[in-house]
Parts: sequence; C-alpha cells; structure tokens
Amino acid sequence: LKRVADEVRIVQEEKIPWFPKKISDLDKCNHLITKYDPDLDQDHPGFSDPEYRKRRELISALAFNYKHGDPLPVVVYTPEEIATWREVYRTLSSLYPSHACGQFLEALGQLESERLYGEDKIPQLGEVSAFLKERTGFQLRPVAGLLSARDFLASLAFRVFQCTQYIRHPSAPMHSPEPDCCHELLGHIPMLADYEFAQFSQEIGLVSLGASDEDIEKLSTLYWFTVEFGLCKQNGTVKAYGAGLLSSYGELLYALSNEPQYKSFNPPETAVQPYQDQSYQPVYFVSESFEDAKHKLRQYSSTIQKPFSIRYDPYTCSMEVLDEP
Ligand code: NLE
Ligand code: FE2
Repeated sequence: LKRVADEVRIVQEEKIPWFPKKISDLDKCNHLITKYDPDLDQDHPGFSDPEYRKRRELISALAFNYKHGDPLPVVVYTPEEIATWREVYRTLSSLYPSHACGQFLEALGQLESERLYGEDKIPQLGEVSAFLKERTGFQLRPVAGLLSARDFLASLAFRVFQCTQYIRHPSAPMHSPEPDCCHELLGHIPMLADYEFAQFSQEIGLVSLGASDEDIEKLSTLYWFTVEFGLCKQNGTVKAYGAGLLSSYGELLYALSNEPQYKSFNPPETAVQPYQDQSYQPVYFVSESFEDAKHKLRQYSSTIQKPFSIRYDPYTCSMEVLDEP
C-alpha cells in the first residue's frame, strides 16, 4: 500500500510545473521569446542596422549577468537614444491628459515633480525601482527582451517587474511590437505605483504559479487585454490604463477612436479572445473600474484548479505552499 501511495505522490508532483518559491529563484525565470529579436526578425526596424544590434547586445548582457540582490545596472544612454526618448515622451505627453486614466496621470505627475521623469533623460531602473518600492512594494529587475509568459507572470507574484533597458529603433518611435524602456517606463511604471493596480498585478502572478500550460495561456491573454491593452471607464468616459497603449502614440490614438471594437471585460470570455502582437489590436476590453476588474479576476481565478494553495510571505519574500500533495 505504501508503494502505491508513493507512486501516486510522484505522479502528482510531476504534473505541477516548477515555479519559483523564493524571490532569488527569479534568477531562473529568464526564458526569452525571440520572435521580435532584431538579430532574427527581418521586419524589425533594427534588423539592418548593425550599430543598433551591437548596442542591444551590450544592454542584453547586463540583464543576462544580473542576479537577485545585485544593484540594478546603469545604462549611459547616447544622445541619439535620448533623442528617441524625447520624441516619445513629448508626443505621448500631449495625449495623456485626455487619454490616460486618472491613476496614471497622478503617478506620472509625482514622477515628474520628483524629477525622476522628464524629456531630457531616460530614467535609470535603480531610482525608479526605489520609487515604486516606497509606494506599492514593487521592485524592478532587468530583462534582455520579451519573456515567456510563465516566467513573466511568476515574477509578478513576488511584486517584481521585469524591465527591458534598451530603447526602440529611432526610425519607429510611435509603436514597437516588442517591449523597450519607453514601454516599461511610460506604460508600466506609473500604473505599478497605484495600490489597486499593484495588487491586481500580483494576483494574476500568484494564480499563475504552478498552473497548467493551458491556464498560463488564459492568464497571459487576460494580462494582455488588461495590463497591456486595458481600457476603463472613468466619470463616464473611456480611458486607457494598458501599458501597451500608454507607450504607443499611434495605438493610444487608435484605441480611443471609433475604429476598434469594444467589449466589456469579462474574464471567461476575455481569456480566450485570440490576439496578435504584431500591430494594433482590433478589439479592446473595457472594465467599469479597476475595482471591478480586480473583483472579476478574483472570481475567475477561483475557477482555476490547482492541487495546492499559495500565500506570499512578504517578510521572507517567499511562497508558502499549503496542502501540497
Ligand atoms: N506597442 C507597445 C509600444 O509601442 O510601446 C509595446 C507593446 C509591448 C507588449
Ligand atoms: Fe508590457
């Protein structure tokens, strides 16, 4: 009888995909998706620019060598990179007051008044991480490119946000299919400074730990249509809170025009909506508020079956796994 029980145990253990249990385990969550890599993707605007590719390699190496606890790498940006940042910053800033949600505007205002943000310098991850840590406990770590959904979501469970440090190619400042520092710093950071939103992000991360591939796919689709491309109502008008919109002048205009289709945010439906990341989204999901999105996400999460439950211990920065088989 004992042997049978052991075998059952082994079978069940094998079914649970590995996940990080302590914050330093995030060093192992570094699997990249290379489809938009300027070295491999012929459509990348940097594909035929050897200097740009060399620069990307140098900045990627900083992320590859990074270990939890190291100081965040400092990148000395070139005048050309700062010029790209300036253009992105200026054009987007002209849209934010009318297009961005209130939480975003408030945090951006703080970042600007503390002189962390401005059009003349690209903020460094270290100082931005310290800003977030004080507000919502989120911290940053560098990443070399687009991460696998499983690894990316897992880091959110620890309130860690993985940030790229290179900048988009100067020939395409208004939209980039891959993340870059404009996307992270302008799209994600102000939102992660909001208490409600930080909690929402961590909750998606916690549900993802040890989830099946199928559930990871659903969670990353939910993430896509909320954290990346979400819209929400505020005082009766629709505003953007998704980072992919808040970092792309082109798509921010488009998303709040009358061209795309709107659907109301409803996790079971949103989680299976097909999407592409090459260009603008044909459909966006609108939630009544963050509160409402968080509430619906919680309801949905409780339908995801896992043979254990999990709690984050913020004192030790580790996961407490309960009723493990
Ligand atoms: N399209 C976004 C931008 O141009 O900033 C990046 C999206 C990354 C998922
Ligand atoms: Fe993003």
